[in-house]
Parts: sequence; C-alpha cells; structure tokens
Amino acid sequence: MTHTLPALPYGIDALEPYISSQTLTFHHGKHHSAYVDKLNELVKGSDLNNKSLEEILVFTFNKPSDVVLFNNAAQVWNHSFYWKCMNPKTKGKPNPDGTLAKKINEDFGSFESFLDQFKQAGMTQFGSGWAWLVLDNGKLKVTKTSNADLPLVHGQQALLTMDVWEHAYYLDYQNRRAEYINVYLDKLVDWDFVEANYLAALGN
Ligand code: MN3
Repeated sequence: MTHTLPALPYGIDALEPYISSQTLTFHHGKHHSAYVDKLNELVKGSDLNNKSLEEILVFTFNKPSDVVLFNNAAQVWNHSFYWKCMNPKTKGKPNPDGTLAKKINEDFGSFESFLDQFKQAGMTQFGSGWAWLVLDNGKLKVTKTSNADLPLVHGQQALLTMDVWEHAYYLDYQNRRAEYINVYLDKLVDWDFVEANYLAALGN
C-alpha cells in the first residue's frame, strides 16, 4: 500500500498568528511530506509493503536493521496526529471539560498540575522529540520521547502530542521553545480531539 500525506485539517494560515503559514508550509509540505516519501521508498518491494502504518511501527521498533524505516514511519504517524491536536476554532476554550477534565483532576490533581508537567516534558526533551499526554494502563501520564519514538510501541495510547523539534517553531519563535509551548497550550490544543481520543482509548 502507498502511504499518503494527509491534508491539513485546516487552512495553511488558520493557526496564525501563533503558528505562521510559512511554518506550516515547510513543516507539513516539506518535512512531513519527506517522511511519507521516504517511508514509501523503504517499504516498496519489501514484506512490509502491504502492512498498515501501525503494523510497520510495531514490527520495526527496536530492530537495529530497521532504524531508518522506523524513524520515518513514526514521524509520519506523529505528524498526522499532531496536526489534529491543534484547532484554531477552539481558541477561547483553552481547557478540557467533561469526562476528560474529571480524569485529569483525578490523575494529576489539577489541570494546572497537568500543564506544569506537560510544559516541563517539552522543555526538558533535550534536542528533538515530542511531549505527550497518554493513557497507560488506565492512568493518564505525561511523557516525552526522543526523535521519532512514540507511545504506540510502549503499550500506551496517545491522547495529545506536541512537536518540540526545532522545525516546529524556529521560524516563528527562533530559540524560544518555552514561548511556543505556552502558546501551544493556551491557544492551539483541540481539547475536543483529546477527549475523543480518551473516550476511544477507554473502549479499547
Ligand atoms: Mn515536526
């Protein structure tokens, strides 16, 4: 099967002024697109050619001979998920509500405590990587992963992610990662999407 670059779920300038159309043009149109192309090139003619993205990830994880394949497949998954974690229409609704809000209070003590942990994960990821809110054995946790690594191969279900590779924010924030993280949490997270992921994960 051929893996395809998903269209952004909003317009190229929809996240401005927080994330510019220039960033999205490069991040989606060049970086994400290149991971998709590389993945297709690597699976072509191999046993993994007819496997789903998730099957490829599980199969190649921790296999030294498949590091390049894993990294590209994981970056395809991570970016497709990351775009959906943001929604400009949710501006003004910076907090979760309902079932997810209750669970966040249970597992983190408060929404503020969750925010602190998530910011900390994003700030302390040395070099390139991702910060996550995951469901792990019925409990919400904040985690971070290096490079392309992702919760799926660690038995966790991803509910929210934030790309902290420099290409995600450098054109807009240069080296000010903390500013990007604050804007991400204050203005961009689509909590309806996160809650839908939580409810789906409970059903699994
Ligand atoms: Mn990226």
